[in-house]
Amino acid sequence: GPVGADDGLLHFPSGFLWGAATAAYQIEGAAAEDGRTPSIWDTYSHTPGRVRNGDTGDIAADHYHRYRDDVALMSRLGLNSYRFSVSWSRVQPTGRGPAVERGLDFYRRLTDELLAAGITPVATLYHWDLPQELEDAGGWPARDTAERFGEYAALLGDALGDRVRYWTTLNEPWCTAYLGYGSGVHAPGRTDPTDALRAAHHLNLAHGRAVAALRSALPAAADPQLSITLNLHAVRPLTGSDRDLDAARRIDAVGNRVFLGPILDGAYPADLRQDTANLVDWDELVRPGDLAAISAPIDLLGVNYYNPTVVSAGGDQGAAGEAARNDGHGSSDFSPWPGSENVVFHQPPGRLTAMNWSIDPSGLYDLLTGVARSHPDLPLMVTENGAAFDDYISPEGEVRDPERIAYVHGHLAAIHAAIRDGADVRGYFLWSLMDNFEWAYGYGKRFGAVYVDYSTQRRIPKASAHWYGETIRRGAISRSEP
Ligand code: GBH
Repeated sequence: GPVGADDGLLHFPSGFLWGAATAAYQIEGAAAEDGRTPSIWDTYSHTPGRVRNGDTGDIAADHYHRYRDDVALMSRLGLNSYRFSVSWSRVQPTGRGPAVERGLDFYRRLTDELLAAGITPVATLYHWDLPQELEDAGGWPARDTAERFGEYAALLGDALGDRVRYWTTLNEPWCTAYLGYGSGVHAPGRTDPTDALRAAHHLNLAHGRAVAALRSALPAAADPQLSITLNLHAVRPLTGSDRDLDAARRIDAVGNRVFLGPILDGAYPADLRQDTANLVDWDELVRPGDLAAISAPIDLLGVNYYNPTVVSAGGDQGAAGEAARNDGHGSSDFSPWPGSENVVFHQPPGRLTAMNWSIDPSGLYDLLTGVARSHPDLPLMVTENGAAFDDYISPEGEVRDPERIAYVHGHLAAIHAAIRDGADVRGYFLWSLMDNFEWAYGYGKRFGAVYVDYSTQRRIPKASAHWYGETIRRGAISRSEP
């Protein structure tokens, strides 16, 4: 097949989705327009001390007003797909009740524009921006939020089902549960390990409710492709000692299998339940019927990957602080690993990105081939991968980002190898289309293939954007680093 063609290039399967990803709060701006009300990220970013430099998503990349130009740019670059998220409080401001048509209209216009340009839309229902009213009612630790999410999914399926075939329920529930309710470096900034685990279960349940809602709202003839996106951790023990191996097992349980278990296999892992028994009563938390709902079949699994996770067993004291400080999301005295605070995270040697994240594509290979081995019939999609570097505009007006080209090339090579070794990977979405609001880091970290000058909102494709466009046109990468 094309994957093995012998012209010195590594070819990807035909029909492969080549895209870029964004998220509503990170690019849209227009925070108070057309009926949109605050989400937890509006509240959080407007709370002094939470986001670097006091940055907020009020304006962001002004995509709400510039979506037409942005789609034209995607089309010039040659993307054949685009992953975006819907702002819940834009389409259902209180998180309950009827939709706001003006809010839905934005996503109708956006998807119409994409389809007219021949770009396949991939819609994510939730990329971390819970309507503030639902947080005030308890947020994700409250079971009702999952029920509200099911209704929101039904409403979106009705509104966009004639245009959108690819759907992702949640983006990275790990971040929502553990950064939002555990370490508190993400909105809503709560720090309680029990809440974090309750949130994880209710996010799983929300996913299950959304899959059911979408299945009944979407025309089966259009062959909808339903998925969830997880930030799976490629966990490596620092040494082969029993204690380090056990630390890796625990992090794999609370980081990966807490989602993969119920969603793909209909059960929470026994070791996870045991590790966290002092924090939650799983028999009370998981009600009859929940696991059947959560494990409703999906068509694809989305995997986001940035860097590997190297762990060792910690001492008895002070390890929680150490883990939290090293987690790469901003500082907190609280751990984002409920029940496994006593694990130390290590920076592997080698080059780092501007986030201080290490660069190691083999983690992506291991994750893709690992899921392919345990779930051979489940198609996969890399729904995010990319890197921040200290990009700047040269005197000639160009943004040269060879490190980003090398990063993306290396990870595409890892995906190619995973496909060769049996993983059914259907697409790749670069994070991100353009520079944007990088959560707790504000606008200081640039992940885009396209540079955004925030004072003028001018978009300047970086060298990596041109390289990525050529890669898409060829459907292949070189064997060695460009
Ligand atoms: C994604 O999350 C988000 O979906 C996206 O919105 C965001 O802009 C993008 O990534 C870039 O941050 O402990 O130092 O090894 C990424 C979530 C979770 C990334 C854990 C790296 C480990 C860092 N991540 N993480 S470290």
